[in-house]
Amino acid sequence: MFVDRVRIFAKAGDGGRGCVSFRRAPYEPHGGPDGGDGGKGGDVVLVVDPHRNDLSNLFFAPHQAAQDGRPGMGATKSGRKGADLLLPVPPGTIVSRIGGSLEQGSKLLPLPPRDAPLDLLVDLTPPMDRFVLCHGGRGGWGNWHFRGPQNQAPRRADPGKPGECGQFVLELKLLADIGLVGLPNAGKSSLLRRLTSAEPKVADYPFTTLTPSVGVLESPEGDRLTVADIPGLIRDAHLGKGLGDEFLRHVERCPLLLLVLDLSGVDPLADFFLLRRELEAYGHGLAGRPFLVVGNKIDLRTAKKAALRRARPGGEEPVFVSARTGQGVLELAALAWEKLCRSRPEAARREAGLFPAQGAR
Ligand SMILES: Nc1nc2c(ncn2[C@@H]2O[C@H](COP(=O)(O)OP(=O)(O)OP(=O)(O)O)[C@@H](O)[C@H]2O)c(=O)[nH]1
Ligand SMILES: [Mg+2]
Repeated sequence: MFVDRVRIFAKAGDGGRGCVSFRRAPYEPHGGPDGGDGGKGGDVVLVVDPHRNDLSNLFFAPHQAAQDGRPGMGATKSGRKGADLLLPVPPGTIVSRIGGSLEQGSKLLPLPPRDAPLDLLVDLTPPMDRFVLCHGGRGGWGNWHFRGPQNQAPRRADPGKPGECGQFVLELKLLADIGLVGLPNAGKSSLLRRLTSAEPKVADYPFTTLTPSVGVLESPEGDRLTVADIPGLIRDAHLGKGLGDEFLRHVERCPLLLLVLDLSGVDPLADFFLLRRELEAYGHGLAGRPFLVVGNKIDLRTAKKAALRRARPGGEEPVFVSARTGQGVLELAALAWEKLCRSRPEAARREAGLFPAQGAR
C-alpha cells in the first residue's frame, strides 16, 4: 500500500520532576539540600530516510510519543534524559501543522482536503535531512537549586515542563529529475524499466500503474538521474476522471518531464494536446516546465511517426523510441541529460545533489 499523505499526533516527552532530598551522612546530621534536576523529555524528530518511498509507517501508527525524562535523584544526580523518537520519512516530505494541544487530547483531527491551505512547517528536501517536530520538556529543578542564605533547607522542587505536542499533516512529493507523464498504456512503466533498474508492473491494460515509483538512471561515468513513473492521465483527469490528476504532484518538482505518447494510438498528436491541457489545468507551474515529447512503440508497424514529426509539438523534434526493443532509449537518455543540464544552472544542480561536478556535461 502506497501512502503519500497522513496526519499524525506527535507528543514529545515531558521533563522529569526535580527531586527534594537532603544529604545524609553519619557525621553530618543536617546536610544541605541535594535533590537533582529531572531529565529533559525526548524530542520527536523527523529523519529523512532515502530508502523509504512512502509514509505507510505513519499511516499505521498515527500516534507517536517520545519518552519522558526521568525524575531527579539525591546526591544532586540528574534524571536520565528521555530518548528521542526518530520517525523516518522519505525525502520530499512536506510537513504542516493542523493544530492540536494538550487540552485537545490526542484524538486525531480529520485529514484536511488536498487543496486546503495549510500552515507549512518544513519541506524535507536536501540538504534538509532532519527536523525536530516537537521539543521535549525541560526537566524540573531539584531542591538543590533553591538553596540560599534565606532558605538552607528548601523543600521546593519543580515539576518538569510538558513536552510539545501537535497534529501534523505529512505529504510526500517525490523528488526526481525526470517525470514520465502520459495516457494509460502509453508505455511509461516500460520506459522506466528500460531506462533504470526499477521494475514497475507493465501490462496491456490501462491503469496498470496505481502508485508512483522512482528508478535511478546511471551514466557510464557514474552520475545518477532519478526518473519517476506515475499512473496514466485521461481527458478531464483534473476533474477527477480516471485516477484523477493528484499523482501529478509527484512530478511537480521534476525539472524535466517526458510526455510519453503511444504512436500506435488513434491520434498521438491529439494525445499530446490532451496531456498539455491536463498539465495546464493542474497548475503548479507544470505547464511551463521543460519537456521532451517521446513517441513510443516505434517497433509496431502501425506507429504514426510522420504527423508528429511534421507538427514538432513543443517546437522540438520528438524523440522516437521503443521501450519494448530498446531502440532510441539511449539517445533519449542522452537528450534528457543534456536538456536537464541546460534547464538548471550548474550550481543549483550540484546543490540538489543531481550530478557530481565532474561528469556533468
Ligand atoms: N510494441 C510495443 N509495446 C509496448 C512498448 N512499450 C510498452 N508497450 C506495451 O504497452 C502496454 C502498456 O505498457 P505500460 O508500460 O504498462 O504502460 P503505462 O503507460 O505504464 O500504462 P499505465 O500504467 O496503465 O498508465 C504493455 O503491454 C507493454 O508491453 C513498445 O515500445 N512497443
Ligand atoms: Mg504504468
